[in-house]
Amino acid sequence: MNPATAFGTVLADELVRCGLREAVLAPGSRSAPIALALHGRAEGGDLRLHVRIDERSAAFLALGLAKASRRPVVIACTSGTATAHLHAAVIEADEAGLPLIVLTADRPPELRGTGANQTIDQLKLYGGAVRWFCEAGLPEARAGMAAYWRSLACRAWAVASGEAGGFAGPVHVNVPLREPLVPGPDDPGGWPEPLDGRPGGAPWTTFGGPPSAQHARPAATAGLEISWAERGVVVCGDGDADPAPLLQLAEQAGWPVLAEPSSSARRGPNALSAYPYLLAMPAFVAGHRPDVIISAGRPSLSRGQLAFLKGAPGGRPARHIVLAQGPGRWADPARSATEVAGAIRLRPPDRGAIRPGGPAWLESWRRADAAARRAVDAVLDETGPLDETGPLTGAGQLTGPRLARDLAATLPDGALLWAASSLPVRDLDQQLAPRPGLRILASRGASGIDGLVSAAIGAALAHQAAGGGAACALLGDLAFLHDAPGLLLGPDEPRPDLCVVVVNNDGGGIFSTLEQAAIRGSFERLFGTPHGAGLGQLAAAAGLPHAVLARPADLPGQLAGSGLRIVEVRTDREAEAALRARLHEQAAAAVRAVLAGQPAQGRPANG
Ligand SMILES: Cc1ncc(C[n+]2csc(CCOP(=O)(O)OP(=O)(O)O)c2C)c(N)n1
Ligand SMILES: [Mg+2]
Repeated sequence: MNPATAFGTVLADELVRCGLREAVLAPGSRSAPIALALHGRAEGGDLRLHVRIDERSAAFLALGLAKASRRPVVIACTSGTATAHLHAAVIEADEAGLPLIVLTADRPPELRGTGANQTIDQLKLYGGAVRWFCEAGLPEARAGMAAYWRSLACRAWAVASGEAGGFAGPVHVNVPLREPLVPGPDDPGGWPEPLDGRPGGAPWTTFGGPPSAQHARPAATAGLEISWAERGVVVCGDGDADPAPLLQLAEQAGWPVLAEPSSSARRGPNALSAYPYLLAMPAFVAGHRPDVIISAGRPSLSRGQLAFLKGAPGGRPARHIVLAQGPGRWADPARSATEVAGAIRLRPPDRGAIRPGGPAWLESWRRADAAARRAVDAVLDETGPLDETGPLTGAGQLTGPRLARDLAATLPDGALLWAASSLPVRDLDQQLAPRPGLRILASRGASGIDGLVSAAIGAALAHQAAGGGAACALLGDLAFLHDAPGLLLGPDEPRPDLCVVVVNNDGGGIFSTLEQAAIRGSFERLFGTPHGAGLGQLAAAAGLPHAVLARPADLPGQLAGSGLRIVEVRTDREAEAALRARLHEQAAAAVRAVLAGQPAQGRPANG
């Protein structure tokens, strides 16, 4: 066996022993030993291999697989600029704590810095975005290599997964390989020592316990016991942690849960549906100042949410306890944290302190939430003559906000919904009724609009490999176009059942809701960025079915299909910006009416 082949074979074997089940590859010559070894293991049924032409799409596919499966995924590519295309996904994986094992093939040292073909400086290419960088030694046919390669694979696995005790995330192994890169007739027959791994298929090195094991937790993120306070609020940002303990605490304490769609916490009796409308209302917030806020995950979705965490000047909550995302990682975007904890327990309140059946504090949030929900739903449900002629949002036609609401309500239990950055995830935040049974994922680590087709495909593939049901992605048109290469799947590639629903407003609709909208003259070119692209033609080029959806009533039929397919909903940026403003106005009017009938609930502003 030649050294490069031996390396690839042993590395793949050891990663399979660690638990590798999915690997993604982009084509190239230098990476051939890794490609052939992964393919061999895939043929043997040990893992699933996915191949993509575009490294950026490949890396985001791996990210989606890792996110939905919650286990490390290998992404491998050749040397040169190919490696740079992985960077965006590596950054998202870093921010979101997703376990990627990045294997970049490289030229051997003698070819570096010489102008040799496809040779760049790949050392520490991803900077601080990886948990661990390793320049592997050049494979050599001598004793000791098996232990080296196997222990290296285990270290990569353990650091990426968090099994080594840290926060999960990407690792980068740069792999110099010298020719021959494929097995050949001149290869030496033997090897100086057996290349076998541990007996019984065990990994070379195992690590003591799961990632968040109590004993591995640093003092700064140890568990915290807090005593009951009447006015508490739980804020859940993006994150995939088990929400059950926090939801239970909120129920015990009688606190509302303000949960972003991708927090997995918008469920249970205390979760609110229309809270973004409440947090956008100064009058409501002023009357509902909490004594304590507990936040989890990565809050970042709306200005109202951040302002609420920060607290009004003079009305800052006495405590803001941040539940750490993992060892050494916590989100405190408003710089308002008073404590960071790895777990929070509620000290049982004095008998009778909680009034069962609805303490005033929780009831006040719920009443306002229900009023806002009713008012918003009434606007979304307005019916009227359907304008069949164009993309304008005539009454009775699907709008982005209504689509988000109806989509989340229509998907069956066990479904997965991938929510794109920009308006899709915000529409869900404003319209999503609390429900269990729907898994919502989003790239909120760095909130890019890149790689989202591929990430959604990866998530759907992993979701369905684990026995999960339907999958759907809700994307804006720019996000969809940004990852058009993600639609290109070769004939041998695993395909998910995934309905990609694209809200096509011919540009970046979010900018029409921001200050930039007031810029006259250059707004369209600089921010709106209309493109006029034909999504149907793009789908056809990728060999995928495409349909245009206009009527809300047709949504269930479109979702019922199978395979990878595109459903386009045409909307108008300007008209929808006006609609969104109207939703806020109607919600605020309804909440004001509720507030007028009850006393203020919060701490006084100087409290
Ligand atoms: C990779 C990347 N580039 C640019 C941005 C900035 N950005 C945020 S939202 C947005 C517009 C997205 O448009 P679209 O996907 O059509 O969604 P819409 O705003 O219309 O809902 C852009 C360009 C980003 N978040 N990520
Ligand atoms: Mg758009």
